[in-house]
Amino acid sequence: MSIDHIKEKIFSNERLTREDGLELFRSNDLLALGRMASHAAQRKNGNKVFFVQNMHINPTNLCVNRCTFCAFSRSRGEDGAYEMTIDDILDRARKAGQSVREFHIVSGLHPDLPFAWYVDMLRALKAEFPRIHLKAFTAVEIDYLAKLSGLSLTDTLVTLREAGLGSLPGGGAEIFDAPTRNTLCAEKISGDRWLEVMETAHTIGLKSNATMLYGHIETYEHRIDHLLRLRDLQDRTGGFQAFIPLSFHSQHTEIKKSAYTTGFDDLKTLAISRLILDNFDHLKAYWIMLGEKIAQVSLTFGVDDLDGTVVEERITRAAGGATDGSMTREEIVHLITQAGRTPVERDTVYNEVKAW
Ligand code: V47
Repeated sequence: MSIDHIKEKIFSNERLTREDGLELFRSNDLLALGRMASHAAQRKNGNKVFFVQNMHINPTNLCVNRCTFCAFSRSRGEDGAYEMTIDDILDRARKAGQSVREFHIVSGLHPDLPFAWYVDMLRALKAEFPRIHLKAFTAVEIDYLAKLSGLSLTDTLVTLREAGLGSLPGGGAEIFDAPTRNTLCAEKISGDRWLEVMETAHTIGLKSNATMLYGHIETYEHRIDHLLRLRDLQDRTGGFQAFIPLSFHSQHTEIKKSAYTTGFDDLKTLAISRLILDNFDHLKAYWIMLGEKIAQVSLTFGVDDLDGTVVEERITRAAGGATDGSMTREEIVHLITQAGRTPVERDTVYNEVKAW
């Protein structure tokens, strides 16, 4: 089926519908998709491709939930379970070089630490690293912390912000469709609640990202509906910075899949996300999950952001991620310039730090 009529919409800057999105998923004209998505991306960011020098810190894998797609979580006493003290976290943070600008901090839902521990952790990091942005706690963790604190969502977020929280990462969105979400992660907050947490964060001026986990048991309809719900919220708040599709890794999870997502599906999903999410400024290829080569090729499929240097991420690694978990700034710049694009080092909120 031809997608020419959708091409016309893109070139005249017209919003795509649910049906358009589905048609794009059913099409195999990958190069046409790439041209459309590149056009949409260039309109927003020109030739620039952003990245940040960051470090991931995952303070614990103890988690009260058991999501079937997750290979990271453990119960206390289980093989591989770990938890870091605030001193351990500070030690790890000290390994970040002078040029790291962001700590990306996410964990499991720890069974018994009090709310004050999280506030103390942020304060301790901020006291020692005042110039490093703390992008911490997915919407799932924020909901959990609100329950622990007994405060409203707004007051929980305000307290965390006062302690040093700078913005929220986009994890935990998985797929919003309720029956699918129930099969994947019955104990996790609903899609509605995830969106409510983000709306509350945006309302008090905290920026966030958004993700979608794809390539497990969901359908194309679920993917498009997920994107449309994000687009609706963004119309109201404008608080999302980047969208990051996360390709499912099945190793050591309860979801049996013989293969990972394909390169074709990864590129299609990125390009279609760029086209549907016309009100998101940035589309990020998370190279840790996609591999460096597909992440680089995705720069001609609507992507304008390669995340960052990362350093020792554990969630993808636990599920069979193939990269070694860290790239230097020079390696990222090389990937971008080899694709004919302009590398721009940024901070978490997209202030430009250095352009090549
Ligand atoms: O919340 C868990 C997902 C997320 C698996 O905001 C899995 O800048 C694939 O959210 N296979 C964590 N995915 C990663 C994340 C993220 C990454 C990079 C940048 C940003 C950002 C956010 O990874 C989890 C969950 O949705 N996940 N298990 C798995 N087996």
